[in-house]
Amino acid sequence: MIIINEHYPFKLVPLPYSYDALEPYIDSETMHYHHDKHLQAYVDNLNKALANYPQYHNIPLYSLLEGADYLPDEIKTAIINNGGGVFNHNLYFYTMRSPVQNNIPYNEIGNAINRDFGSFEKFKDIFAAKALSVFGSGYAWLVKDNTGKLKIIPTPNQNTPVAAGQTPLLPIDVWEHAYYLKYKNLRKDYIENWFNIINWEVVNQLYMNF
Ligand code: MN3
Repeated sequence: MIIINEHYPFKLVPLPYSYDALEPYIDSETMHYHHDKHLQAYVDNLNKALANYPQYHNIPLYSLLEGADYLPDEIKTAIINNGGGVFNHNLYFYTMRSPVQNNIPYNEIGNAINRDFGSFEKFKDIFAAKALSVFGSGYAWLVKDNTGKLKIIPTPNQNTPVAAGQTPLLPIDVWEHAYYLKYKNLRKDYIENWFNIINWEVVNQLYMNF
């Protein structure tokens, strides 16, 4: 999957749908800014940080972030922030799709959610509360830990679950740029609506293969 295995030089990965595909829940203008401006900036700054470090040019971003503690001090922060920015946004964009009615998880991921959270409704409640409680900028994630159990965790800024040894399956971006044009301060409404546009097919692929 390109969003996981890409390496230097990084490119702006196109959205897997049109800019207005997530309407009415995420508007086209937000998607243009978020993808074309914000993500582009992370891509450019990540390439800039790595330009003079050819020893990292063939290493997948996933591995760079996993081993971020071992990067040279001069580029460590830039890789964590901009590499995380690229990785997190690509996952965020790829795990959404056009709205569908009654958008509930199925297949293996559906079973695992029921197993580890009791029901999809409970999962939703916990995920929404966690996303709402992220202080400042960051993400809430569905992750798989090293025992295969599902968990919901927050990450600040552009930190990734990868760096903490967790397998990322599904992020929600709760930086204000993700929702402020349409929702203003109403992060809660953005989170509620986002459940209608989760691409459970992709989340299941990540759960099975990642
Ligand atoms: Mn963002």
